[in-house]
Amino acid sequence: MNREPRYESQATNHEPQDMVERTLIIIKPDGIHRHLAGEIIGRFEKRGAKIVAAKFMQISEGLARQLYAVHQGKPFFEGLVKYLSSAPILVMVWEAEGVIDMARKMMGATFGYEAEPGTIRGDFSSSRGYNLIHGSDSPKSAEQEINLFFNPDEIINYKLADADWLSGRND
Ligand code: RTP
Ligand code: MG
Repeated sequence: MNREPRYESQATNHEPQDMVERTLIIIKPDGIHRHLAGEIIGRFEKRGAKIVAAKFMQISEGLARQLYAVHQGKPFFEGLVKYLSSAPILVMVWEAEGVIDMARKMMGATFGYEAEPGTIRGDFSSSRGYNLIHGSDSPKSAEQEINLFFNPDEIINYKLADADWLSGRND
């Protein structure tokens, strides 16, 4: 029996395979401080999504403003910028078919106290603004948000060992 470990590199390029969708997911400061990063990542892993990039960072107010530019001028905007830039966050890119909508469903409604049980916010947040996780809400915002945090060569293309069991031949 061949027991040699398989060391060969799999990374070939930095484009999504077969046009599979990508989304930007951020574990917000409350998620890190409340020790929920593993729980949240575990849910994405178990769902079968693939992590292709990650950075643990504390962002500037300027970058938070860019991320949430669509909300500029709203009453909660300044508080949101302070919240996001006040402590470390974990910024990730996840890849799967339909992952943008799938992640939004996994996250639950914006306000924790309105989110359905079974969702990330519905299980762990009872707050309005401190809702643990950010996820891109459309293909256009996913592309913009991913570009805000990652260079193309920081996104790693590889095949999961169980990829053939995550999507059937008839999908
Ligand atoms: P996100 O962008 O973070 O994934 O959240 P979302 O789409 O569910 O909600 P969105 O409307 O885009 O709001 C962005 C974030 O701003 C904070 N927020 N606070 N106090 C308030 O009324 C209020 N409204 C929104 C939340 O942290 C929300 O996730
Ligand atoms: Mg949003």
